[in-house]
Amino acid sequence: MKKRIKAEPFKIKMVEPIQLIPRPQREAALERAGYNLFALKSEEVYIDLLTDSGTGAMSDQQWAGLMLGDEAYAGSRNFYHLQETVQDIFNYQYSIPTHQGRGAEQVLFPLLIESPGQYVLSNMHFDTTKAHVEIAGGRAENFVIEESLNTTAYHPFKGNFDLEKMEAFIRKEGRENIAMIIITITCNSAGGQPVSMKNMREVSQLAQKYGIRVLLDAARYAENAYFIKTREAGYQDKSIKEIIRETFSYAEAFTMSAKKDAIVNMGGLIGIKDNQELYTQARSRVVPLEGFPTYGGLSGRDIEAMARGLKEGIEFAYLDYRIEQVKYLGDQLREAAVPIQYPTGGHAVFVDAKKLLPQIPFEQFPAQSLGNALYLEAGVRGVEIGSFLLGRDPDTGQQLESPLELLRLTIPRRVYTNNHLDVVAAGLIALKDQASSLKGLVFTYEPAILRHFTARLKPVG
Ligand code: PM9
Repeated sequence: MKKRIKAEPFKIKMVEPIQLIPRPQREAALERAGYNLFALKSEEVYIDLLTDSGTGAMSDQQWAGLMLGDEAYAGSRNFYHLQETVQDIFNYQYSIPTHQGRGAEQVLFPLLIESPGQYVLSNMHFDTTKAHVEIAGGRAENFVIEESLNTTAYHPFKGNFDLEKMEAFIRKEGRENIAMIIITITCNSAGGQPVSMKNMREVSQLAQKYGIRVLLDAARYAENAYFIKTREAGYQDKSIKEIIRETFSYAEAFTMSAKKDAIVNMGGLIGIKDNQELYTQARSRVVPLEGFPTYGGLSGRDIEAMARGLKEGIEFAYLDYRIEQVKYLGDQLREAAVPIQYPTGGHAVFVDAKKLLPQIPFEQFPAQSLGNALYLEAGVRGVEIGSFLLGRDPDTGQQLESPLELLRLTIPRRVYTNNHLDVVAAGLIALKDQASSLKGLVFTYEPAILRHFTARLKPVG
C-alpha cells in the first residue's frame, strides 16, 4: 500500500461523541421527520453532511480570540481587527459585518437593484441569494457553462460563465435592464465548482464594456483560489493571497457567508473596494436590519473569531488538506462506479441521483429518495440539490425540472476524519445495488417558499 506522506495539518484537542442509533430508530425518526432530512434531530444523525455552513471546527487561536471579545456597542476593537484583515487579504477598504451571508444580501442588494424587474446575472445564484434578488424586485438569471450539466466529463472550471450567452442576453434585454453581475465562487449549486481567473477577468471586461457593476458571492473564495493555483496555467507560483487579491480586483463589492471559508459557526460580511458612496448607503441600511455598523448582528467575540478564521482559511496547507479530503470521498465513489459530479468540487461530493435512480421521475425527487435511503443505511445525512430544492414555476404553479438531481454530501471543515468518509462511501456503495428498488416521494405538506426546509413527504405507493 502506498504510504501517505501528508496528514491533517492539525491535531485534535477536543471531541464531541457521536453514535449510530439502531436502524428501527432511524426508520421511526425518518417517518416522524416527514421524509425530510432537515427535520431530523442532529442526535439522530451519525455523520452529518447536510452542509458545510457554520459546521466547521474552530481552531485554538479562534477560541482564544473569543476571550478577547470587546462587546462595546460601537467601535469594538474586534471590528478594527476585522477591517484590517479585510484590507490585507482582499485589498478592500470598507467592511461591514452581518449576522450571516443572507444578512449581507438583504443590506446590499436593494441598493444595487435600481428599478423593479431589473435582471441580476450570475453563473448560478444560490437559493437564498436568488430569494434576496427577488425580494429586492430583481429577476435572477444563470449563465453557467453547459459542461457543468455533464457530470461525467472532466472540466477544470465547471463554475465558469458562458460569456457569449450572457452577452447575447445583455444585448437582447438592454443594459439598462441589468442591475449587476454576481460571480459565485465556488459555484455551489453546480457542484462546488470553481471559476477560473481568466473567466472572471473576462466577466469583468464584459461588464466594463456595458457599464455593469460586478459583485462577488464570496462564501467559498479561498477554495476557489486553491483550484486556480492548482489548475490554471500561470498561477502555480502565486500565493493563495495573491490569487485572492487578483480575484477581488475584478469586483466592486462582495457579500460573504463567513460560515464557510472563514470557518466560524455564525457570521457574514460585506466588503466594498473603494466606493465611498455605496459604503455610506450600506452603512445606513445595516443599522435597522442588522445593527450598528461595527457589529452588524454579531458579538465582538464572534467578529474576532471571524478575523482569525479569514487568515486561517487561506493557508495553503489547510486548503490542500480540505480539497484532498473531499476528493478522497469522491474517488472512492467513482472507483465503485457511483456516479458523481466530476471532478469533485471544493466543499462537497455531489452524487448524480438522476443516473443512479432513473426509475424515479424528477417530480418524485430522486435525490431526496437517495438521501433518505443513505440515512437509513448508514445514519449519514446529505441534502438534495435538485427539483425538490428548485420548486414550482411562480406563474403556472408547475413543478420545475432541475437540470441535475444531486445528493450533496457536504464536508464540514476540520470535523470528520477519512474514517468517517469511509463509512459514508461504504453506505452509498451498498445502496448502489438496491437503487432500482428505491421509490419516489410525494408531498403531504408543501410550503409556498423555500419549501425544502420544512416540507413533509411520503414514499409513493
Ligand atoms: N449556503 C449551504 O448549505 C447554507 C444554507 S442552506 C442549508 O450551501 C452561497 C454560495 C451559499 C450560501 C449558503 C449563502 C447564504 C450565500 N451564497 O447561509 O446566509 O452557499 O450564511 O449564506 C448554505 P448564509
